[in-house]
Amino acid sequence: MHAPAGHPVIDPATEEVVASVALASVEETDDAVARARAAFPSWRAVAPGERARLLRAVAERIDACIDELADLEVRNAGHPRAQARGEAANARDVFTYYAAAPERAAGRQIPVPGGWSVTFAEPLGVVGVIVPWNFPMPILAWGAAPALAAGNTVIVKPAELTPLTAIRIGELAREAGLPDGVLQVLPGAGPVAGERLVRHPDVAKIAFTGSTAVGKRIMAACAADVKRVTLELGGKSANIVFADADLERAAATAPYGVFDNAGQDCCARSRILVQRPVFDRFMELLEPAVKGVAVGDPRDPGTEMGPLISAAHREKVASYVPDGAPVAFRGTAPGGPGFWFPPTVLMPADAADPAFREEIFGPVVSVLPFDGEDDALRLANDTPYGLAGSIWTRDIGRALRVARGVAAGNLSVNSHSAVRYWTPFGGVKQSGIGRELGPDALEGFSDTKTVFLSDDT
Ligand code: TXE
Repeated sequence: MHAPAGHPVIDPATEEVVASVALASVEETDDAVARARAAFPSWRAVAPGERARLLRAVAERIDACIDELADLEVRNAGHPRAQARGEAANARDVFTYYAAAPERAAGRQIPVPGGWSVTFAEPLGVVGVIVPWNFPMPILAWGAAPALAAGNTVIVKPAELTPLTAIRIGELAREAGLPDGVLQVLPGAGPVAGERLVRHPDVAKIAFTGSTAVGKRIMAACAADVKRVTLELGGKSANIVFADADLERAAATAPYGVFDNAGQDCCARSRILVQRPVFDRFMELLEPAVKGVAVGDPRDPGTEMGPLISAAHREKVASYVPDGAPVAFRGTAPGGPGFWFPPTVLMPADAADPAFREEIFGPVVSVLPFDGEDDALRLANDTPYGLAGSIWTRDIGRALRVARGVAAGNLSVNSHSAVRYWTPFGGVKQSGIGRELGPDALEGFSDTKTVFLSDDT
């Protein structure tokens, strides 16, 4: 790790400074864009097989350093070790998956009179990937790998709080043989380096993951130049439990659905809706599951939930649980240094409670009863967000009806997992625009060109 002196990076489990990283100025951002622009013509011309080989080499370097990357993320983001290792593995798999894309790219030949119409995808140019602090390695890869595969050059701006694994992956990409300027990692402040990337006339596209407020601002700024933009923003996803569900399993897995990554997950199922006849029974089953979540030192192999990312973020999360809040029950959290917050279950009196409406991005879940399918859908959709959700029922017809009815990009039935690198991921409503992962992500990093060749040529 060769991070120059500058902005302190804090271990959220100990509050110790683990590194110091220089934040890019506007001028340094402009330099990075100039390098990326200069690298673009030769990168787009690299033969598909060679581009594939280079992306596979990046994946291999990540794989060779998977434990080092996991250890860095444990220290920088406070993620439990096994989770951090899974995140590094995800970044590797995403690079491997998109390495196959250049060799499989195909255009179309659509019949037209008087000649030939040939349609194919072209790269956009320089792409800015703006990454948040909650899943630094996966989200870097979700943006950079398909963008590179499609022939773009990429500048990744990691979050101020979590730049370390991004810096290391940038080094690994160079070691893998990616030419100069093709993939740059530019640590910087959002309002400085981030804002400059968004407004720079030579940046063709921004792929942003972060808050809805900043996403709106970025989309408005991109509109000035009709710059391409994809947004993956917040969520307030519902976990809907019907009376006919396997209640034991629904309750046992509900903590994983919301407290994973200490709730700092845009897909967190932070509203649990339970059909009224089984509400009390569900709460009885949920209580031991929540109290059993192992919260503590992310280096301990038994730990399931680590600290929150920062003191400021813990304050924000705590503001949703003021004195007198309708706490049903809570898990435990260590005292002492570290930004700890216990898993917390609220039973608000109604859906107007801010804890039920706003993205908390912490280990706080609200539980509310509902009366029937229509009521469940009304509550689930009563939010500006639309990212994810879960449906628990043994009735396949109901599962399909409700899956159709919930306005969200990713839903799971009798499960909380819907994110896989080879299937599309993204939100509707104010949760975002565009799709990451799977074949769809490539479309977001290219434009279609149609060329007509006259028979008289
Ligand atoms: O996000 P920001 P923050 C939500 C979550 C969280 C809240 C605030 O609710 O509590 O957002 O988190 C860069 N131009 N999510 O403040 O500010 C910034 O440097 C260009 C949900 O950390 O949106 C960082 O790299 N870039 C979310 C990235 O944007 C700018 C994940 C995200 O930071 C910028 C994170 C600007 N003007 C937070 N301002 C999810 N979808 O999972 C900031 N940035």
